[in-house]
Amino acid sequence: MTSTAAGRSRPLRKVARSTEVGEILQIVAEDGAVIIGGFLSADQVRRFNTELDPALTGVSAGSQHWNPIMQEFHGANTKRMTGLVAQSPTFGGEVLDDDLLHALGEGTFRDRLGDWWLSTGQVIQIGPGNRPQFLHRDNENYPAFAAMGKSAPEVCANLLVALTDFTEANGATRVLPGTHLADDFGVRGAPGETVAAEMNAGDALYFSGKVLHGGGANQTHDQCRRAVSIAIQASFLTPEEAHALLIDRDTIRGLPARVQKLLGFRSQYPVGSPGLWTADAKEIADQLGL
Ligand SMILES: O=C(O)CCC(=O)C(=O)O
Ligand SMILES: [Fe+2]
Repeated sequence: MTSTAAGRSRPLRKVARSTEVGEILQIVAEDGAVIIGGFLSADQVRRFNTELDPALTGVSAGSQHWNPIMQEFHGANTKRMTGLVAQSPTFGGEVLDDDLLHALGEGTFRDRLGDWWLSTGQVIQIGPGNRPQFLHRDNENYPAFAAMGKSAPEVCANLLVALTDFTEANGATRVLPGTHLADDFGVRGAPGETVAAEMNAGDALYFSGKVLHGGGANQTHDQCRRAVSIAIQASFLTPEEAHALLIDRDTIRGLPARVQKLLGFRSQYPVGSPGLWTADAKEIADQLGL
């Protein structure tokens, strides 16, 4: 145990998927993160991976971003792939429709902020030799909230599902538990203070947008660590992926209504708002004939 800006670092707690959602969220409130064992079944992991493989083969490792800081963030030997609904019926029809994902989103955002949606559904495959990603907080995507430090509302969270086993050696996500409550968000923490989110394929790490974390170094010569990052957020914030401009109508028509809403094919109702993302001040799904 070492001292950190938030006090003492501590191990990550792990719960079973059947755990009551209030209990799961209580751990996130205390630690900033939790591992959910068996979030996806072995059969779901197998089908999801099989559906992803062809497209992922065609993705090059490394970043296309113009900014060198983002190139480092994305990882020189990391493959990232978005647009997953088009690639994987399992992702659109099962993972995004998962009752526990919805319970986590409702429990995280509903009372204080209202509707929530998908920022990005992103495969992150860290290949051999990839350096550790620098520690960061995901709410830095929205600097106005990051600047509020620990008192910021929880505007975003991430359900990062392991699609291969995650080990310390192959790049398991590093987390600095407790740093969602740090007094000074300017202190980034040292890599040595972090803990590795070691998981079996199908387990998931659910974490606060305010907790310090980053992809781990892949120190193996021959293993790829694959995850799907399901980043969710209050729907008054612009998502990373422009799903509603990218997913075709035939594909979206085949998905459940609550998945359509996560992807921006329904109007959005933040707490206190008369409604956003509308057509003629009315429900966008009606206009679209969904
Ligand atoms: O790949 C990981 O383990 C974490 C990735 C991450 O935190 C991010 O890209 O924001
Ligand atoms: Fe992150």
